Amino acid sequence: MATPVEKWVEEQARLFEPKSIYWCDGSEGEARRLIEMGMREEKIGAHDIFRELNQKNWPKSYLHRSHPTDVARTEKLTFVCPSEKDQAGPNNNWMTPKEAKALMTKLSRGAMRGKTMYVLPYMMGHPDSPYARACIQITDVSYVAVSMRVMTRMGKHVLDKIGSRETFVKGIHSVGDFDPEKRFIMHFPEEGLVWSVGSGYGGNALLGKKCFALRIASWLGLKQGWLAEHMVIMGIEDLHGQVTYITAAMPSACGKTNLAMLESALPEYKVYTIGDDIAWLNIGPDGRLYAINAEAGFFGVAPGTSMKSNPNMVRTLKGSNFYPTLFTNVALNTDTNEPWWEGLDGSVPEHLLDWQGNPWSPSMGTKAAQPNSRFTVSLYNCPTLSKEFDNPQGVPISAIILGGRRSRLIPLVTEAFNWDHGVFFGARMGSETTAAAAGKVGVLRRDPFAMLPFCGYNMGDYFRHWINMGKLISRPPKIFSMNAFRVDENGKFMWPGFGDNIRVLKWVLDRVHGRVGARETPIGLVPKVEDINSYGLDVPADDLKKLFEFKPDEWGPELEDIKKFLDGFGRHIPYEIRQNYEDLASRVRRS
Ligand code: GTP
Ligand code: SPV
Ligand code: MN
Repeated sequence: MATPVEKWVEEQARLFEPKSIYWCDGSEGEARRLIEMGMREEKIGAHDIFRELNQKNWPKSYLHRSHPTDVARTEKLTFVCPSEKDQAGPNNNWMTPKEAKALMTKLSRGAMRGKTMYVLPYMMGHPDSPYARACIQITDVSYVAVSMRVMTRMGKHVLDKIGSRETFVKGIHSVGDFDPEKRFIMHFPEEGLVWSVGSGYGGNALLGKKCFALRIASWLGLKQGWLAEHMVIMGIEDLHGQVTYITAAMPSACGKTNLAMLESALPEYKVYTIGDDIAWLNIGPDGRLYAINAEAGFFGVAPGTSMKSNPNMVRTLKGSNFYPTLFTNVALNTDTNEPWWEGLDGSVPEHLLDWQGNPWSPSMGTKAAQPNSRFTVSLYNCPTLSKEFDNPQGVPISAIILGGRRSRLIPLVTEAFNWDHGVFFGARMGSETTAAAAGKVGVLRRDPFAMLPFCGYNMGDYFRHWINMGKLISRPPKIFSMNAFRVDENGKFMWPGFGDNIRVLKWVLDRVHGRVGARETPIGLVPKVEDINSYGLDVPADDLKKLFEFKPDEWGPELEDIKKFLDGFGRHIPYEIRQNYEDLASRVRRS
């Protein structure tokens, strides 16, 4: 008798009409076969799906070039479709589930004619974790199948785990003909279903990632008492040999991957990586907050990655690897057959093809690598991987950092007075937009908890859920805000960032363990300058002071913008958030 998974797959095949169905087993040989096929048989426009790169310098690495319009998440075409509009909130595009399904059915009918439909059984989280989820995705492109094998725990064992249950998470994906007019990413949280057509790009196509592990999972978390967050998970070993675990939320392309594996500028401190993008936070048996990484790979921003900025990622990418490593939309050095991007070490190679395969030179004034070009690489390849990575229970969290990209106003680090005040930090977060999503870059937008594009329900209710979680956790983590992106009058970053961010983390740990005091300002607690370890730091003392400065007159427009944003959620905004807003406004007025 057919299992529920088999029945569901047959149903999809009737709609998409593929030439064949291929059930992935997640094995090494299979990955190799898929890549071979992608190098020879499948194409996107004029490009093969994969091209083998220099295997000596970049073991198991392959180049993928996307359709030229398909380079980032498309938030405008992303919908969350619960029965009621109010459940989706002003933070989401919404349609009735019926309307959305009719549209997607139309776009999907016959969309896989002449193609193979790949069936991908995968876990988000470790299979032995009580917090993990079993999922099935179908797709019609080998690039997505191979990417999912790197990014998740994929294999036959997932089918055994699902067995005769009907409750697996469902992902339907087809690249269609890449027509941006026919591109939609639809979420049906009540059914645990994601349906995406028209894009092969990461966040639009690897449906376990943002679509399930954040949008649908955040909905589940609201119902079941946990949190799905856009966060790094890391351990930091201090000079006493004690490892403290923290999480950090930052919007897309605002420094999570770099923070998660930073090479410490302070010799006595060391960072251990658990995750760089998605954390699932549950209250553990002892009442503390525990984090697991839902993923098993990095889908990271290539430009800016170098031995200087992020040596551990270069080591991850160049290491000999069990899993393949994919480079998407980077440039190609044709002399050496190596990937290249802006910010990589060394001089600009003489003979380069840009991300679309056209001859390129610096004089053209364009970027050789697409600004959102990315690598897909296994976490198991990371030299700083924490020994707790596969721990099914996760790690206990002592601090939560909420970061963003703000060229002015927001201090390098601020500690919240208490949990509710910290949730208000999250609610009032803003960040300047990046190339990770289609649209204008560098525009300030409110992005609470870095979850604006990823919260699968009304964000006002999300703030309520955070406030409530604080009451249920036995020792709630301390909450901090962080901003490594402040610039001076000349537009130069005032803080070196990267490995020097350990100095911020050290202060966070010192606060968590009660080792230092702090200076109270109207917006929260900031470090006394002398408590920031400046051993070997190349920042003028004056600038360091400025990084913690609070200027009341600059906060007027900020407060107005925060109020306008929060008012958009109407009665959904919890009382505690309103109260914290009023308290902040009056402290600013009095200062
Ligand atoms: P997503 O994968 O989109 O979620 O991004 P992310 O938050 O992981 O960002 P990532 O670490 O990939 O950094 C994005 C860009 O910001 C890269 O070009 C980095 O080089 C740059 N960056 C990261 N950390 C810092 C920092 O501390 N200071 C400065 N100035 N730039 C940074
Ligand atoms: C992000 O945009 O936050 C990413 C890349 O991490 S994606 O998987 O496309 O969402
Ligand atoms: Mn991300």
